Amino acid sequence: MSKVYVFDHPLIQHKLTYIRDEKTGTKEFRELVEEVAMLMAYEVTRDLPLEEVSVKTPVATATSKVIAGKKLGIVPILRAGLGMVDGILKLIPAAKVGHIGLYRDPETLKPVEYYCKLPSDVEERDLIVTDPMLATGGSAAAAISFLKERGARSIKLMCLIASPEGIETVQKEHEDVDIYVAAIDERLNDHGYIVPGLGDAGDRLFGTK
Ligand code: U5P
Repeated sequence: MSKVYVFDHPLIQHKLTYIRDEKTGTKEFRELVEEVAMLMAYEVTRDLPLEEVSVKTPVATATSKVIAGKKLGIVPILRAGLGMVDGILKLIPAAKVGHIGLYRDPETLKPVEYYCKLPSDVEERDLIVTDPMLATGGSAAAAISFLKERGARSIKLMCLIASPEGIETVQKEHEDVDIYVAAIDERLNDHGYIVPGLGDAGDRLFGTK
């Protein structure tokens, strides 16, 4: 069974409150999502392996550490996942960014991939898949399946808010994928929105409503 990490850091919780607030406008919403994604990236990368190197300081030679050649990739689920990319890139500027787009077939209700562009060496990279909202979990579970079909072997899922149902779906389908969230909310409503949640993350990020 994969692990679920809920970030209780005061800065993350404080910013999440303003992200939830319906009075928060597009500009501030976008900035806050970016900031929280950056803070979460700090924790998500905690287990990166280090190696020792020598570095000459102005005083002497120090034995110090650098990240041991790990290749990272960020894969936002279009479109709301885009809002988390720049924050993560601030901490990991060398990460490559792939994109995956899904829509739900109105008849079968199954997620269909309409866009996918990934780093060519996807099988060598540790991937962080982003979507601010893990609601039914259908999109994230399908996106992760599509990534695995293309050879991805190491995947983490980073969301701002999850529903218990969404977590269960991803854990059931992908027991190797750990999930990182800032909050787990009560439930889904009949329209598939997380309650209390923050509304439609894509619309709030891009001002389309
Ligand atoms: N979504 C929201 N807000 C919600 C619930 C879902 O913006 O309260 C968005 C997610 O960001 C996701 C899509 O991209 O709807 C479908 O989520 P899911 O039901 O497949 O988990």
